[in-house]
Amino acid sequence: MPDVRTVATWELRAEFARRLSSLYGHEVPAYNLLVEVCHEVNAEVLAREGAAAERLGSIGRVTAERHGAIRVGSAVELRQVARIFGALGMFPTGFYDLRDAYPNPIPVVSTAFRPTESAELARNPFRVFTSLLVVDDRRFFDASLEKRLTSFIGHRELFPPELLALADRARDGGLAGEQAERFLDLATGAFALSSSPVERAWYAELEAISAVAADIGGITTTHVNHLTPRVLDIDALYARMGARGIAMIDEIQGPPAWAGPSVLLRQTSFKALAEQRMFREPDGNVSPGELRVRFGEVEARGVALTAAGRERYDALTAETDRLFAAGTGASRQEIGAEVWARGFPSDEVSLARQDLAYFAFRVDPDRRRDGSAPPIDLAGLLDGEWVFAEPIVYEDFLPRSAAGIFSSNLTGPSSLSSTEQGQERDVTWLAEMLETDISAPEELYGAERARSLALVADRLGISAPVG
Ligand code: OOG
Ligand code: NI
Repeated sequence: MPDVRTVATWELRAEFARRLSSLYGHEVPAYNLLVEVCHEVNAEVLAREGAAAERLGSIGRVTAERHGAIRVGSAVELRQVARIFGALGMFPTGFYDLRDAYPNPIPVVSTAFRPTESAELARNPFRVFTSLLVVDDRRFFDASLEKRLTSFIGHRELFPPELLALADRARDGGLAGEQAERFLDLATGAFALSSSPVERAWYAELEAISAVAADIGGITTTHVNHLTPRVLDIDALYARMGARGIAMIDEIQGPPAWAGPSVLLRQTSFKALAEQRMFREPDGNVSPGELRVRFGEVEARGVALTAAGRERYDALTAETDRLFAAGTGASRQEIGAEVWARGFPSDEVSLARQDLAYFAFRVDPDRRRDGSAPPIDLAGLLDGEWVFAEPIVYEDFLPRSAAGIFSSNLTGPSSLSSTEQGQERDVTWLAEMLETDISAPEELYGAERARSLALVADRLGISAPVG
């Protein structure tokens, strides 16, 4: 009998992630090697550390976990992306402005489409970092180029109407059987590398300003830029990829390797590989050539930081930069490890007590009841071991690391006018373009913590809210 059951949103999302992974592995074989080495390293960490290895997510979640990156050129295209990802239970979260990225400004603002509820993240956390070209930023594009870019982008169709209609239907009533299949086929196909020829002169004109601008506005299609698996020991992964002959970028972005808890996000990548593409010359001749835009990134995730924790992170990063620039001969990672050992709590409970990171608190069911009343403050509950703290995983991105990943993979720096002003862009503007709200990551983490505290209060019969 044909399967006519409505496919759950998370199943569509998980299947989309699997199909994209198989597509990307087909297109960029080095990605398959990266995934293979991730599996090797994850199995070793699991064997070595047991349950501790799953503290930041079950091995099932981590093994399936991917993030992709895509880039679009207009609000119309961005809204179409939102319809497709909305059908997969992925919603815009966070705002990133990469135009002031150092050393390479990138003419985009970005958000990430991802599941926002913890149960959905646990089922499948697939997320896509999505960038929108800022065509009217005069530091990059003069009035003539803006006009031509807008027109070029306005005339292309990235997503077939049938795909968008199926996406809307998925959100309205769900998709079953063949329709679900068709939706997944079309959605995956929309992000495949196109074989249609690239107009050489147009692409080159944009590339002279920014390779990312050319990748977005220089072609009539879109594609996954990278697809990133999650690894439990990124330092081991980095070393092993190098040993397997893959050229990695110079360093791991984000916090250093250090003895304390994993926080936020650490990322690295192998350099963009030459891919064969067809080019149309100004005389109409079509011939093969190559482009280097797609790369292979990998990430390790840690606990999400509160605003205070994030300030501490920024201060430690600035201190690491300062000492590294002073040139003592030590590597950035070595300096970072020392700076962190001096300036950051070395265990989770201290992070929780100092409110530097987000945790979900659970009542310890085994705590021996000695007749005493539980304290009503969080520190007391933690000290008395009434509750334990489970780290809330950081599900988002880091603008500085994103800039580092972008720029390690660019062939040349962006050329930027220093006399022009950039357009103001913020999360409100992007939400207006999207015609939908953009979730603030801190609010999602904060709400999860608050829910856990309400449950603790309830279970312990504490009337006053804790925390
Ligand atoms: C996105 C770069 C940012 C990350 O993981 O920080 C990113 C892009 O290259 O389009 O994916
Ligand atoms: Ni990425």
